[in-house]
Amino acid sequence: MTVKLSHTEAARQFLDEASGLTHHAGNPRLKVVVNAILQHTVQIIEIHQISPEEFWTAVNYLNELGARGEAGLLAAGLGLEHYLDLLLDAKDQQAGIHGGTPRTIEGPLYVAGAPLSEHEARLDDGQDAGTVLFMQGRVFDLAGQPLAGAVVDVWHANTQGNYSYFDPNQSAFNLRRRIVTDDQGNYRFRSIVPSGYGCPPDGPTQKLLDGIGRHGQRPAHIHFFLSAPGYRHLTTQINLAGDQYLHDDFAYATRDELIADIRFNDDPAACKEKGVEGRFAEITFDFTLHPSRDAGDESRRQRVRALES
Ligand code: MBD
Ligand code: FE
Repeated sequence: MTVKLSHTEAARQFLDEASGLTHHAGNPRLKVVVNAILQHTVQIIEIHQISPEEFWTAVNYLNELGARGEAGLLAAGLGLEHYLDLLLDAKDQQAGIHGGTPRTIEGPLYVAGAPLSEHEARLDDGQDAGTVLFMQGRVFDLAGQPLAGAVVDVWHANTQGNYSYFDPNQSAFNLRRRIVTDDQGNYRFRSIVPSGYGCPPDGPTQKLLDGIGRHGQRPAHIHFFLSAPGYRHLTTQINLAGDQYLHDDFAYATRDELIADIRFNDDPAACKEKGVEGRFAEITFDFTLHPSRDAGDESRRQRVRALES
């Protein structure tokens, strides 16, 4: 039997050289990771007999992905972002950390620096004639004590499934706010009911999903970062009950504890009391945070994103 080229000592030495391991300059961890990527890549090429045409198709695909700014979308769609959650969950389990509101993926559409307000906010700019949504809830610690002064950083899509900043047709920070909880841990906001998200149909992410026979749809959802001094930062989202993609999310973010009931109300007296014309919707959802174990887990890890790069 012939030995695979990628398993030979000569190949190993060549990839050590190509990843900088034989050079003094550079970042040691980066070298190790690049080396692993090269080793796995040449094995894929060899074992799956990737032709030069297929290889250059892949290179071109990466250029398309970057040109369209969809690398984060593909990471979500291939389940890699959810996989990071599974790793963090396993780490928590090993450390005996359980309970509290589960984490789920951030997704690629967060924007830092949304307007900050006390206790309540209106998220929409009134330009989208969606169903008015009133959402409220409380933030607690594991003992059930309300957390005053917690920051609820919330963002969601409009009725087209589009997010402000990435969608040039929306005003700055539309459907994005940071709300500080009151002394009973309450937050509340008025917004519009979001629609589910679909990958751009002409984009590279959808192209790959088509190729592997998958759709690129997400159920209607609302994203949250929760933070409070002394508590662990939580990245999560709620997924709206009744959505056709609730258990068929292309980004695998739905978790049972994160499904939120949405109550629609057409009662004229209730509408009048709320000051809205026609039906409105209501969601109540509480969050429970873990105590922080070290200063680092109170804030979200720094990463390059819109408006903070
Ligand atoms: C979204 O709104 C989203 O949350 C994710 C994870 C991917 C694409 C669009
Ligand atoms: Fe989203």
